[in-house]
Amino acid sequence: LGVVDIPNIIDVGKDKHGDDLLQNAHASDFRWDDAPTLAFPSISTSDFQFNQEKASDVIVETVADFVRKVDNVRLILVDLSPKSKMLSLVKGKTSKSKVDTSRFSTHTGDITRLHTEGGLHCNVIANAANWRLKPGGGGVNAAIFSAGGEALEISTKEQAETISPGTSVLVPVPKTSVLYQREGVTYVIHVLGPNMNPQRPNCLKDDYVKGCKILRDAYTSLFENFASLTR
Ligand code: AR6
Repeated sequence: LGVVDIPNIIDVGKDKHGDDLLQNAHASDFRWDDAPTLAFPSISTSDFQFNQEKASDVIVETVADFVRKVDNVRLILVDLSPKSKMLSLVKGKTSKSKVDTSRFSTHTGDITRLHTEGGLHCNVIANAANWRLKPGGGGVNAAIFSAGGEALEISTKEQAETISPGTSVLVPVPKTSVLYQREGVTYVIHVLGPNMNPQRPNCLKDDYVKGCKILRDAYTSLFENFASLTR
C-alpha cells in the first residue's frame, strides 16, 4: 500500500459528543484496521437534481461490484443531515443486498471534517465537481475546495482543466493543506455526475437511460481511481 500514505491517526474511541464512533458509522461490525478508506458524497442528487431512488440503486450496485472485486478497501457514503433521504435509501437497499457491510457503510457529517468531527479515518474523499473543476458553486464542491485551500486548487489544475460527465480525476492533496494536516486526507477524487438541472450545463432533460449510465460510469471511474492507489 505504498501510495496510500496512511497518516498516524488514532481512530478508535469516542467522538466529540462522547458517542461511540462505530455506532456513528452505523455498522456494528465495522472494523478499524489499515484498509484504505474512500468517503464519497451522493453524486448528482442535490444541485444536479438526479432522482434519488434511481441514484441509490446505482450506488448499491456499483459498490457491490467493487467490494466483490477489490479486497482490503472500505467505502463510506457521507451526507450532511441525519434526515438525508439518500442515506436512508442506500442503507435500506444495502441491508437487502449482498454487500459486505464490514466494507461499506454510511455516515452523517461533513466530508471535510470526518476525522475531527466524526472520528473517522478516510485517506481519500470524493467530490461532486463541476465540469470546469472550479471552486465554489455551493454544495460539497464548495466545502472541499474551501477546506483544501489554494493548494488544492493548484494541485487540481495540474491534473486537468475540465472533466466530462461520467469520469473522475485523481488529485493528490498537498501536505500544506488543512485537509491533509487536520483530516489525514491524501487524495481528492473529483467526479462529474449526470446533470438534470436545466440551469446547469449539459442538462439531460430527464433522460434517465443516459443519466443512469453516466452515473454508473461516474461511480465506476471513482472506485477505479481509488483502487489504483492501493496497487
Ligand atoms: N459533506 C458531505 N456531504 C455534503 C456536503 C458536505 N460538506 N455538502 C453537500 N453534501 P451537491 P451535485 C451532499 O449539490 O448534485 C456544485 O455546486 C449533499 O447533501 O454538492 O452533484 C458543483 O459545483 C448531496 O447529498 O452535488 C456542481 O456544479 C451531495 O453532497 C454541482 O453542485 C451532492 O450534492 C454538482 O451537483
